Amino acid sequence: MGAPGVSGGSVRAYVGLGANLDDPAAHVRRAFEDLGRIAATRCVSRSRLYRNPPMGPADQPDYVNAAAALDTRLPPPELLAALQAIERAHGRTRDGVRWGPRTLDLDLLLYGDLESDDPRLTLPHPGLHRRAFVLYPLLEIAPGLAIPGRGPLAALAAAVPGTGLQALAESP
Ligand code: A4P
Ligand code: MG
Repeated sequence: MGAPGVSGGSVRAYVGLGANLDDPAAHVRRAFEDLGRIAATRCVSRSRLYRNPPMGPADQPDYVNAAAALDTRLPPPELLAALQAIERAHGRTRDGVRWGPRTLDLDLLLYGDLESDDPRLTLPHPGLHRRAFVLYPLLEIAPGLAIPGRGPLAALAAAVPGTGLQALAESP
């Protein structure tokens, strides 16, 4: 018996990517590459990039959001630390403004079917089930996914309009 969601020693985890400063699409594309370089981790799929208006303070640029699937052997706190190291490498600073602008935000959306209410690492990510900019990119790469405690991803997405999301053309 392994930990929840483990198969063959690795766990399928999902990451939400978001950026709205300094050429956000470029930050998100580079972050996909960075995810593939995390120790003991493989990036197995990535969604398209979606431009969408900010949630929270409106006086900030549009966001670019996306999602990635990882197979990882890292335990959850180490995976979160690796995501935060990538945020820092992208020049992310925290100025205390809730939901304020950022060069790169990496949220751990799911780690297998683990559920945790620890404020340092809440799983599934607490905003996942109500944010179109998380649900639709995730649906693209994992249409059959069920969210622990919330139900089928497809049903969650159907309940939230995706009309504000504009898929960006693939970069050459
Ligand atoms: N933390 C707990 N659980 C998790 C998790 N599952 N993944 C803790 C990542 N971190 C988690 O995060 C604050 C603390 O949350 C961390 O220290 C970690 O231990 P943070 O990245 O420093 O803060 P934040 O991202 O500014 O705060 P928050 O409330 O997580 O913001 P969100 O929910 O990330 O929202 N509009 C659009 N259109 N698209 C966006 O992507 N993003 C935000 C930020 C606002 N508006 C947006 C978007
Ligand atoms: Mg965050």
